[in-house]
Amino acid sequence: MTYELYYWDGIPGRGEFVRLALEQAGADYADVARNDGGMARMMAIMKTMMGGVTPFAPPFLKDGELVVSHAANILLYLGSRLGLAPEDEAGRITAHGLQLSITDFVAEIHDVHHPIGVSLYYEDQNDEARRRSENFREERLPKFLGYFERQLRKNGQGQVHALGATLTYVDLSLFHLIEGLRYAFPAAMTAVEPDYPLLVALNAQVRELPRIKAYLASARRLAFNEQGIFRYYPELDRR
Ligand SMILES: N[C@@H](CCC(=O)N[C@@H](CS)C(=O)NCC(=O)O)C(=O)O
Repeated sequence: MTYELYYWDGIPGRGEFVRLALEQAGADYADVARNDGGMARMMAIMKTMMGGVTPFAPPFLKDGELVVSHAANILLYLGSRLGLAPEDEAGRITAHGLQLSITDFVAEIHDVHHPIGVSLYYEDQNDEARRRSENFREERLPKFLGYFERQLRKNGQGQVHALGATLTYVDLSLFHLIEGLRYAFPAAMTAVEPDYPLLVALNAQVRELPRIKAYLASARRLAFNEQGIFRYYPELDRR
């Protein structure tokens, strides 16, 4: 059965965390909204009761009749099916906890450029965004990156992994976090990266995985831009 991923076309966004897992597993999937008529199908599902619920927002995954919403929840569902999660229940729940911390971090990264309102233009909340970016760079960025770096160090099993001795979807998501932060905050990241050698090493390791490497070079991989979560506004980066 082909997995159907539903996410806005044109931005990597939160859909990318799911795409990376599907790509690394070599899974059969359709990126529905990027195909002809796909946006209409996505909007129709968001208006329809399926399997007892209607998803609040993309990304969501359809596997047969089951609709799974929220990036972290989708990864919890796919992780064991794709061989990208710990085998024991305790490990799977721990991986889910780490992924939920990534979810929290992603929301804060988004709120740097939209601190007042999701539906307002960036230009209409620019002063607040500048103020928010200072706090983000000084406090939240090091707090989250330090947390994930300590997790990689504590796990410490040969190759760099968030959990156990093998690759999980959490490693793929941490790869993408570093990619996005480098795009959005190039000066700040250049300054702080020496403090996070394991996150940097994990990023380099994931980039070289043959399937991820092929995916990154393909047209399936969308470039970061100023419509998504990770946006580059020079005035919000370190000066
Ligand atoms: N907790 C959800 C958040 C989903 C979400 O915020 N999706 C965004 C796009 S990345 C959206 O379409 N939001 C519409 C809205 O909040 O009204 C997840 O992690 O997947």
